[in-house]
Amino acid sequence: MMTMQKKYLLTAVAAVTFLASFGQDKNLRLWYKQPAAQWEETLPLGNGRLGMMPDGGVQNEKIVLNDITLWSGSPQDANNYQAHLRMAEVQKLIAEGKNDVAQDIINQDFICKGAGSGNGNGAGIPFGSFQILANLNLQFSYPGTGDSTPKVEHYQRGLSLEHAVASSSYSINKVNYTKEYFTSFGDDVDVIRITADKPGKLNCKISMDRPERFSTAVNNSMLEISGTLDNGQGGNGMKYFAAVKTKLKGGKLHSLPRELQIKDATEIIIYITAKTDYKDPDFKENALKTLNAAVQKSYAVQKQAHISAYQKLFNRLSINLGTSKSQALPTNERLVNFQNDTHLDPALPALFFQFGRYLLISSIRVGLLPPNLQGLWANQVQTPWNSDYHIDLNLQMNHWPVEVANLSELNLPLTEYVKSLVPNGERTAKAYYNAEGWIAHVAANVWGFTEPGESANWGITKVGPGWLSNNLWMHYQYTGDKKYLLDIYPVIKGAAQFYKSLLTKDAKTGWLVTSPSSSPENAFYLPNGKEASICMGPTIDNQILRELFTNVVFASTELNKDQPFRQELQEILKQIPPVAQVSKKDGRIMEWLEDYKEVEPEHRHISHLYGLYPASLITPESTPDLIEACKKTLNARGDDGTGWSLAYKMLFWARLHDGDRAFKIYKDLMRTTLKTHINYGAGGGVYPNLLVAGPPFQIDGNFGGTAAIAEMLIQSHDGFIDLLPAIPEGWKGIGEIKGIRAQGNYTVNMSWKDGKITSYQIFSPISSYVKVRSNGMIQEVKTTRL
Ligand code: FUC
Repeated sequence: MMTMQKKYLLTAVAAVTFLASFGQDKNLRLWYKQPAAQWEETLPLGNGRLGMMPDGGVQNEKIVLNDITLWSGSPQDANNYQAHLRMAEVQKLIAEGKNDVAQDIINQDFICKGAGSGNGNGAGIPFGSFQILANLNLQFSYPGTGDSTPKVEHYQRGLSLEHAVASSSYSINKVNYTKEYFTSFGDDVDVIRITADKPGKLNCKISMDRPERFSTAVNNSMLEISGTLDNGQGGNGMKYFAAVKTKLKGGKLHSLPRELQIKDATEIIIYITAKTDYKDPDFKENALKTLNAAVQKSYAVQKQAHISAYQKLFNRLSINLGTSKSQALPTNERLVNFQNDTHLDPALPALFFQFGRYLLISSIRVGLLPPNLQGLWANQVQTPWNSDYHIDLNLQMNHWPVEVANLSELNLPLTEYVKSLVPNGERTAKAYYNAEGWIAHVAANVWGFTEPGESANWGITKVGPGWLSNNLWMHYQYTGDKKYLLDIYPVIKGAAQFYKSLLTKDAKTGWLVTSPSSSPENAFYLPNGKEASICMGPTIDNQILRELFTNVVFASTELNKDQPFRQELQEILKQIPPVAQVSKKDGRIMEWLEDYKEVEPEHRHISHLYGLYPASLITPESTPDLIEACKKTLNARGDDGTGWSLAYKMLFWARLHDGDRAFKIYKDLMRTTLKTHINYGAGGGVYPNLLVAGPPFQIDGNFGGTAAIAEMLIQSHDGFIDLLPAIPEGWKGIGEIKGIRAQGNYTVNMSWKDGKITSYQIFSPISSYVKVRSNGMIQEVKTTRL
């Protein structure tokens, strides 16, 4: 054992040089030879609170600004407190197979009061919508070009993932212009520096606007925008404020009534501050304080502080899957090449993976909100699905890469968010189901909306509390942090209490199952030919119950709490359905308790494989009998789908140890599109900026895809660390990853050649032994102390 360890150590050192020579740094860049023609081509910057997307325009540059807290709408009580009175009737109808009749009642009485999420158009109703903060407009004129379009040479635009800095550069009339943009992690402002390499060549007007509800003014050479959003209840909602100050080298600043005008400067630094009154009544003063402090600093110091703060997180992990000729190409061309010569560009998935980590760091700040459907980036006042917190999959997927990608603390805003849902969630549990504990249904927002959605066929899905508890549990699994376990215990216990209250006995099998419920967003045919979604005991509920109750039993033992409740859960665990039922008709995992025929066989949700991922109820080792059924299920659903659905399918195939199939789907995820319509079927892909297109832009596909790449390289959910469990052919040649995480608080470095691990090292806070599968062999391996 000792000799083996030594060998690993030696090769790990050698690997450092190997990494540098592979030029991973050069791979950490997105770049283009032209400005962005539409928002989906712009490059996202963010510091977990502020977002900024510059289009790199030469004459007119539009820079979309965001603040993660900016929501229209307001708190409301949309609970129907009478609903529970019909609970017994609904349960009875479902038990009798009259799901369609039960569904009619649910549509009438078990939905929220009012307009709910407005079918994804909630900007003007209480539910609200995450919104664009403002556009910053820069209008340049270039000396000697008159009114005509200047001849632009050597144009380049890029985003460095190594530094979290975007840039663009070009030459006009032999003057070289350079722009650098970052959302400062150090000073909490947006910073843009524009330079000309010849004196006095910068002329620019700066203005701000947004599609509605704003006013602008210039005060003391500072451009301001402010307004109040619609609270959706006939009154004023959230207030926001943003301001711009400039610092010049050379030239002159003129204040116009609604814009700043700069003439003949050599360098312009633009600072942008923004705040909303979300949990901050002094938002305007605080925004100005931040701005004034930032303006005092030198650009070089500021940029360095930004980079250092960012790199503290980003540099925890490096990945190299090999190099390629395509690597030298602009990102949009590289994406096109990838569809033709996939095996030639293993560096693209590595870039996509690191871009996912970059996006996590950029859209999550400890102490603030978790990333919404678009992270923190939006260019509209009515964003798709209100850019809300969908908790029948999307919010959960947003957090799947966080632990494995060594960004563990970025899970904490989700924990706080889930806690914030509990008070209204308890009211909703009582109102609709006379249940203990808490429930939040499908669409949630920053205002504590936990009520069912506005339609039965999707709105009463029950997976939220249990599925979110899985995310919280993962943070514990990866860190072993007992204080955190104590902190989340009331939340996961409340979730278990809710499901416990909802159980009824299925007369046919004697199993305890949830009722009424549904399998996320899917529908089936009843024997009478009618369509329904409402059912009892959908497979995902059964799997969630099994996982959640087991975890709560574990936690209550570990924390020495609630012994009677623990025993109740243990008793229930003996009476719930098995992990999955396999259809006698077609050998697939059944999505429902009954072997119904689904309305849409290729439906994007694959909820009945929850046990395969993110849960670990189904694994090749522990449930070999279910593996074939999982494969049949996925084959029947088909490989195509919306962006997030592609990512989820990659994850499933990775868990089934089929790296080539996962990679095939990854290739589809990398199809470039510029489409923005709302898609529910096949055809997901990426925009040229590598943000995932459902379409429209939805960040869950980025985060799901990032998690999937990790899952192809390492797994640790089944009692041992599995190295390269699902590596596709094209990545086998030579590769290395350092700083990836495994459950049990381990950090892993590994290198491989021709698909075989050549060296690895496992780090842990205290040296211990851990089971590792490497090159097909499971061994107990001594860890290295961190
Ligand atoms: C659910 C998904 C859709 C989309 C939306 C935000 O409705 O089924 O595909 O992701 O959430």
